[in-house]
Amino acid sequence: MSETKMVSLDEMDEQLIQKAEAEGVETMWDRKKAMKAPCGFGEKGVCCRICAMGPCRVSPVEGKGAQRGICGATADTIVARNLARMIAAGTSAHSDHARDIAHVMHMASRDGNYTIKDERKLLSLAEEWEVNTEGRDIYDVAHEVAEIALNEFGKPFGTLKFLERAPEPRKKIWRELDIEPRAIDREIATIMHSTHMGCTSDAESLLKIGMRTALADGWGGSMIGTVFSDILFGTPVPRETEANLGVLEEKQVNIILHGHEPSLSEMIVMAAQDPQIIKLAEEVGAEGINLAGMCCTGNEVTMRHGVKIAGNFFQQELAVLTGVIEAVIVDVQCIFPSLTPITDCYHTKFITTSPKAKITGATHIEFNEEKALESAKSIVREAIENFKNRKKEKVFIPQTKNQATLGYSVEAIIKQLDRVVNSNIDPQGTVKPLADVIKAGVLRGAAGIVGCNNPKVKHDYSHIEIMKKLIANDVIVVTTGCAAQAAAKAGLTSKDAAKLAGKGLQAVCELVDIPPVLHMGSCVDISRILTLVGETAKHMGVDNCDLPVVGVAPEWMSEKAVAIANYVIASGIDVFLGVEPPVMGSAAVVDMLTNKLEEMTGAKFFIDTDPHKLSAMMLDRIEEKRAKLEARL
Ligand code: SF4
Ligand code: WCC
Ligand code: FE2
Repeated sequence: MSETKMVSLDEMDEQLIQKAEAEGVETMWDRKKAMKAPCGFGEKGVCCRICAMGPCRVSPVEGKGAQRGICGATADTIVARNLARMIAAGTSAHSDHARDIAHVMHMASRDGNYTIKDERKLLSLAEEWEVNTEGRDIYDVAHEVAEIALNEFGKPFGTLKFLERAPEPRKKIWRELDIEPRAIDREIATIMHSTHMGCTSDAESLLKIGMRTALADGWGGSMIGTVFSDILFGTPVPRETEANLGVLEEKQVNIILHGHEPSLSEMIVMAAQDPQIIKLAEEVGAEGINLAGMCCTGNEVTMRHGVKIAGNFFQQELAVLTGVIEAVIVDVQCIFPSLTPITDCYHTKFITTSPKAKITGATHIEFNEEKALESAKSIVREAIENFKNRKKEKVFIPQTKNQATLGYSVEAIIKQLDRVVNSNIDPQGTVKPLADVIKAGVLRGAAGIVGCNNPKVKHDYSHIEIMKKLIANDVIVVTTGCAAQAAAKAGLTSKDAAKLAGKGLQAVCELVDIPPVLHMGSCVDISRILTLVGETAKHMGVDNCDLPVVGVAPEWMSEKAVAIANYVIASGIDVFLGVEPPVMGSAAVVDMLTNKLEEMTGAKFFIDTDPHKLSAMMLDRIEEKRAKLEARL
């Protein structure tokens, strides 16, 4: 297949797609082809189906065709309303995940399945939230802290507690714009109300409540998700692993862990280490149990246990095509319903576990947190028993994988930075070394590259092109989600990749012993990036928007990504999108996003589907911010 025709950056993925064709199995690329041209109105965001007088599709061109819906809503209103609803949906996904983790902490006990792994983090959060810890059992403290977190979702008064963590000038901007989120659920409900037929029609107001809700994700749900997962399952430290479909093992029981919440996957990891379960695998003729992760569940378990990464979002079907997967175990988010028909073509069991994500045709084994380990064991047993059904003639494991070093929580990064601190002069445990190399220009800046895969882009191509370009120009990259998995597969999260970096970044990588692209975890762990940027800004006595830092979503697709983009902007960090958002039908909204937002938040959107142009824009913007910062400091 010629390079230009390839739908994936990865040769081996192409071979699997050909295998699918040969075996008559349908994949997402067949469905993409069958979809033909997308609806132009939907693509531009000018279709409204909020009430039953419609659907109304108004013209994206001013002065031509229908200019208003039946109620009188303009393209500006419809576009902004649709965008706000995407933010609400994205925020609900991250935050509902966080709520479950907080519930798990509320049920944690010394002799139960869920215990406290990072007491220090719990105690410092207790102090931050003014919970008494003196002479108390750590589990009592955990339960009280969990209860406070659970109240963050619906408290009647006040604003979110984690907002306090932001730099002072940022908090002032939020206050003045009136976008400090109150309770998380309340912000989501407010958007659903304000975008109901006959409520807000003013586009700017919709963007503002959109940002407020998005902030309830970044500094609310996502941050709770990260912090509470660290307390329960351990704060990640650097570790080695491997990534890509080549991690699958022909002679072992292969289980794909796909979805998002670590409360399930942590238990599966424990179950797969149980001697009796391992014995069972040997009894069916397997040499062991091979867990391999996908999407954010993959990120959670690789960050904390080094579980190998099978791949990212677009490899969920491809993994099944290898013919060696005994079970795909999923919980919530980013799961293709097509896993039912595709697993039907092989021996693979498709097991759903969450009442929030039941999928037609899948085997549903509900995960019960009260009996977490038992539930996990019965799920793993299902996979083991399926080993005998594997069809040898259908087996093909692509022999590609790369080494990855990952596990870079903020704490882990600071620990690496301590290597260059002269403790006679400076205290350890701060971001000072990072601030220093940025100020000195050894690093020109930093980029957070995050998000999904999207068939509008060759699989992983934009992620990798942009990452390579940035590191070659001495911009350090931090990454999460499927972007992080793309980096790991391409070898960019290995320390060896420092050779692709510019001289400054190369020197930093050597001195502090890190790769040029730092895998910081799952999508909710973008809150780690917010924390790192915020701490650096505080250290330098500036706001986030003064730093030469950019946020990038080269291949985004989900509503969660829309929420993320908006909280990143509201946090003062520019966002570069490689896929057009459905807003192009309103010139006014586009102008607000790519221009006027800067006056309000100090950050704005840049949109270009060409990754090379997009990275050039990032480098320009980084230099622009540097020049302003240098003049100030
Ligand atoms: Fe049409 Fe207005 Fe109803 Fe939307 S809310 S479907 S624009 S009448
Ligand atoms: Ni987060 Fe995007 Fe992956 Fe899903 S797992 S596909 S939202 S980046
Ligand atoms: Fe995710």
